[in-house]
Amino acid sequence: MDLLPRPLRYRATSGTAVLADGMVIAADEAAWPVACLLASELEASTGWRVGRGGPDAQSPNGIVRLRVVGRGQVPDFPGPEREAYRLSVRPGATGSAGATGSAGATGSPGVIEVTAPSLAGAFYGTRTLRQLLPPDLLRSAPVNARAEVRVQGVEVEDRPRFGWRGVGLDVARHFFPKDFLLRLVDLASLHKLNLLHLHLTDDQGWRFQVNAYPRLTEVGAWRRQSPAGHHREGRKDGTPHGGFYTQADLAEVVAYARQRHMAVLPEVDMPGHMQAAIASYPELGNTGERLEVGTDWGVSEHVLNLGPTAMRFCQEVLGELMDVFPGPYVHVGGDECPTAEWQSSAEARQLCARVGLAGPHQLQGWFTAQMAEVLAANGRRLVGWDEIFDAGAPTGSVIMAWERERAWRVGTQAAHAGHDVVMVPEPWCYFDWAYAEDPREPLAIRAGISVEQAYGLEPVPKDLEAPYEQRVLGTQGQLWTEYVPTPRHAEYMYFPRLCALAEVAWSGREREWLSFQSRLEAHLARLDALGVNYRPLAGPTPGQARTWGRGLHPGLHDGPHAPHPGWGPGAY
Ligand code: TNX
Repeated sequence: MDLLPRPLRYRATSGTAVLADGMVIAADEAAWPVACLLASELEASTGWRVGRGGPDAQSPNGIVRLRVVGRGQVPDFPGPEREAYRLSVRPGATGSAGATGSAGATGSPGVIEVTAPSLAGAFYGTRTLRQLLPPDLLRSAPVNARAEVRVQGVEVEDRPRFGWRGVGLDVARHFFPKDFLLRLVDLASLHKLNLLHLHLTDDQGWRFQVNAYPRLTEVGAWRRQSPAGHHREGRKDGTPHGGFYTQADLAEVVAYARQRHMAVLPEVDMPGHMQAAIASYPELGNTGERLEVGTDWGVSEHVLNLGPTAMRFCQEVLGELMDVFPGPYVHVGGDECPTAEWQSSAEARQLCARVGLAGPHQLQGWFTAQMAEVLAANGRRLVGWDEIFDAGAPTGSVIMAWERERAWRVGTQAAHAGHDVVMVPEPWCYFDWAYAEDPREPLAIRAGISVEQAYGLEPVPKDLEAPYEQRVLGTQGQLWTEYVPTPRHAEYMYFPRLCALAEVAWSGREREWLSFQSRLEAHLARLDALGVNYRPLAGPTPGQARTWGRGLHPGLHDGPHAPHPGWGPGAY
């Protein structure tokens, strides 16, 4: 049956149900939005007329019945139980199975039924159903004239392991057009991921239109050039790059994602990774120096000053961000913030004295607390990278544990300290790393995370005692885009590693690589139908492979990562 991610339980039954031209999706009012979505998807891919009917509708041409048994609503971050569903494909009366042509001739097409406690669950039932249909039916238009489709009988009972199943995209290092965000929502939600994390700002580009600060996108969205090859080569491409999303663009992405039961988590990275903002408004910096939007990768020394103007700026930016992104969480970054500029700034030292800090090294913690207050006043929770934990994270904030030397320790300690954590340890979740230490692989920041390695992630830290496990909200696949300039390249880096991550996040703790691998092979036909530029399991195609920089692969100079204590044979 090759379902991916693997459902909690399923059992193939005998016989088939039939769907044909004129089929009907029967739904109660609570399930109506999912019914309409499925109907339009099936209409596009089959060319059939697909009716929408009330809960008791019948059709001789096949029925998909959707039932929301709890209160139907669209929560922003649905929890696991809420996302559960049952899917049952039951054949019609004996005699119908042998019929040819329209199922209508037999009068007994069987029934496909999805039952769920929420609309989100009903949606996931329909994602599973789409995987039970021929891969062709994932296309945007019919390529085979089909009189009918037979669906193998099955009983599926399913719910996710984790409530936070994310895909992260850095749209700051390279700008990705809005269309790609919508496509990513389609692809990710087919894999039952429920969160799109957008890294909207960084040293090299500001992508979020802010009405109160128009220069952020007039100036900050554009850089003069980018590194050519690996940044350690020191070459530049001499080519301007940039782009930004209007608030309407992002509102559209949020609404589109919501229809597919994905929340969008916006990130404005502060107080480091702020050079594009400082280039737009020099008064936000520490030195008064006129900076340009970053043209190199790495960690910029230029960070936000934390005086009243800058603090008002942050507050107003977050205010506009919250208007566009209605979800309960807002990510304020907090990673990689060098303190050198604060150390040599008289104003930063005065600020420390005024608010009672021992020195500029405590400013990051103070800043994060201020941001948490702004968010809390609007009923939102702060999410930050794991550096905010070591700086003393505000109560109630969510820690995203990423850094390879730190992630497992911080994940464990943060859970002990009462924080919710999302585990995104680099050597499993950083899909900007090459698939392998292989010169055929396209240039990447470093090597290497194979699909099997990504599949081997166990998000709950080994040392975390059972009572704290619920603090681990989940995990996500991260795509940083220093070396990922196009949507096609992004697809290559995501797929099929994101398929593995989806199973880690959705399916139970027990994992079987061989089972996954064989389901993945079948699943690739679905990705083919969707036109995804995935990396074949055997390695890149000639069109995907590249040899960079005088026969060397500069991205691989760091070598493979050392095995981490959190991972090893038997970890899954
Ligand atoms: C670290 S993850 C970063 C990013 C880079 C990434 C490259 C994180 C919080 N900071 O700024 O893009 O590594 O892998």
